[in-house]
Amino acid sequence: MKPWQPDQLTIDDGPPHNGERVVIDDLRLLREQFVDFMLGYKFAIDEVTTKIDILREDFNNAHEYNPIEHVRSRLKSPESVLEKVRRKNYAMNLAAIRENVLDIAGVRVVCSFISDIDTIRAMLVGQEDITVLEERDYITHRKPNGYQSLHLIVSIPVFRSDRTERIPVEIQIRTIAMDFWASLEHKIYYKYRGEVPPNLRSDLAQAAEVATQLDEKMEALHRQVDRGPQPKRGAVDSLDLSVLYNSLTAAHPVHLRPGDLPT
Ligand code: 0O2
Repeated sequence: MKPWQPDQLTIDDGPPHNGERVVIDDLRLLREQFVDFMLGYKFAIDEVTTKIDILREDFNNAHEYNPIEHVRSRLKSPESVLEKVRRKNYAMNLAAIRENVLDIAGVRVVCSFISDIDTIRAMLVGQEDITVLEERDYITHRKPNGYQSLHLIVSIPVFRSDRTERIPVEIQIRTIAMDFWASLEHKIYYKYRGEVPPNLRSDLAQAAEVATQLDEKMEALHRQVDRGPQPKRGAVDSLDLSVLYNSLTAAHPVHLRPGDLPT
């Protein structure tokens, strides 16, 4: 038997020909190769969520403000990856999946305000190991049903034990209001198996409009809040740390949290 190259790995060639039977060992190898393939996407999610956790903590430390409300991630199941390959008529092999199915790894970042979306986007795409492959702005160009979100397909390096892979990750960035709308719409869409009755569709479109108005109102309120002077980084290297040292080693030391350090 010829060894399989992962890139030409055939996942399903249809029914066996000439009464040939699929050998259990072959199936096991296919499974192992597929699990290994999917693991790269799981690691890519770990990389992106770590980046976002760092940004959240660092931004909060520097600005005393946290633009990230919560982060969720999902790895597409093997069934839905293969189902998408079938539906889109891609070749049933790993090379075609790698090239065409770019949403196997998904990370959703939910923020409070519309302006946070750009802030988060800029902090992510500015990182030198992140490459933007695609960007879909469903906020400027809302979907006809009302869906709003910023979608980035990025690729990031994942350092495996024997190789480095660049893996695509779909990052969705949206406000709480956009997320609230999308999760309800998702439930309704699945409940009606895609055939949402016209009255519900129109109510959803109206709700999307209300969500936008709320986002705009909240953004305006947010702008009115004076967050004081923004800290300056960069000019701190030459600061004399003796005062800090004395306070830490005094009889009654002042314990510092990260946000207390001089900025
Ligand atoms: P899930 O369960 O979130 O994973 P593609 O076929 O992926 O190349 P598509 O589907 O047009 O092209 O891509 P798009 O528009 O960027 O959407 C991908 C994801 O965005 C979806 O993933 C949803 O998560 C979300 N999304 C897009 N449109 C809508 C919408 O109208 N309503 C809601 N609630 N979510 C939407 P999945 O794989 O469909 O679902």
